[in-house]
Amino acid sequence: NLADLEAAFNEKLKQDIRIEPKDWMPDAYRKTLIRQISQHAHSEIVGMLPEGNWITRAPNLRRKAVLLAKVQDEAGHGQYLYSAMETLGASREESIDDMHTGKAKYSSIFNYPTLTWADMGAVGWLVDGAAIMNQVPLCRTSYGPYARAMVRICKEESFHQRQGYEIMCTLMKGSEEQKAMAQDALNRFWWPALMMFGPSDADSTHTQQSIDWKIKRHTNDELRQMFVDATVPQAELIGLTIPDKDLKWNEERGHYDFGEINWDEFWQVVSGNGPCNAERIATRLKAKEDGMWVREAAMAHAEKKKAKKAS
Ligand code: FAQ
Repeated sequence: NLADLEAAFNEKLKQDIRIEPKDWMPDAYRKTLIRQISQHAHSEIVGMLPEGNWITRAPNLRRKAVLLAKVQDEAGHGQYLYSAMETLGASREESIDDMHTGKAKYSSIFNYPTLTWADMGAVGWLVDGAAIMNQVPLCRTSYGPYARAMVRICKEESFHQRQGYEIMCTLMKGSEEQKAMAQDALNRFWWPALMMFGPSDADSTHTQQSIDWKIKRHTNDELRQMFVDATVPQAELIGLTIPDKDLKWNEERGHYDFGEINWDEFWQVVSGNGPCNAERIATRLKAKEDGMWVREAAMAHAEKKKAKKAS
């Protein structure tokens, strides 16, 4: 009966045994996972666009090959995550449509433009850096397929973070113009990167329940603090200045104190009014329409093969 199923589910959580697709799980747990995993998948796919913007303009062949590989990795991450979501009984097609209509979210960070080559450095360093901070604990998330997908994704994200930081290091060893370009990219991406971790704990609707279910292993503010602590020394090492006048090492806490995030901007971007929201969705919709004939042809081919096998 239901009480026994619930008790078995809770016992598995308690013992850190993964919940698997065929296991009984509360509806709300399933719904939360579908929400988070699908939004995560949409972020990977939309996240290809800001960097895709620079593939044709990378400064040399090596940079181009690396950037191309990185963007392709993000496509792969999206695919693993959609597959993990499908194991919960959700439809990939519907979920993607929900993103297109604005019903399902994707990470706020991808609604900012990438204006210069240095932005490829800032995105890899900060956006992938923030992604790793959030995703490494997700390797221990309670839902098996999500946790396993995260292992490979995190390995690739650490390469992405290093390639971004390496771009920043190279620029900071360059001309005054290159240094200024790197600083400008940091100025524009720092605060949006901090926003990736989500609302403050006080305003996070899902955190407590997700921690109880061991979906999330840390709160948004805990991860944001870990990111600031790890990133500030990296900026200092190469001569970059974090654009926050309130940033200061707090000896007593053993952490950096940092300024207040512009939450108004965060909610504006999350609700669809960021600088590039409309452009991102329009690009995804066009990709869906342009690729329709390929999917139709593949389906027709599969049907034909099936019919041949049956006859
Ligand atoms: N943007 O109660 P909470 C990547 C929404 S990394 C937009 O705190 P939760 C790699 C949230 O969905 C980026 N919306 O929610 C890459 C909820 O709305 P809902 C993707 C946000 O779920 C790098 C509401 O606010 N990573 O793609 C944001 O407990 C470079 C209340 O928030 C993941 O998705 C935001 N920043 O915590 C790719 C990681 N923050 O759903 C290409 C997995 C919050 O009720 C290039 N996800 N919201 O309508 C998570 O860890 C969590 O879902 C959080 C949010 C931490 C994002």
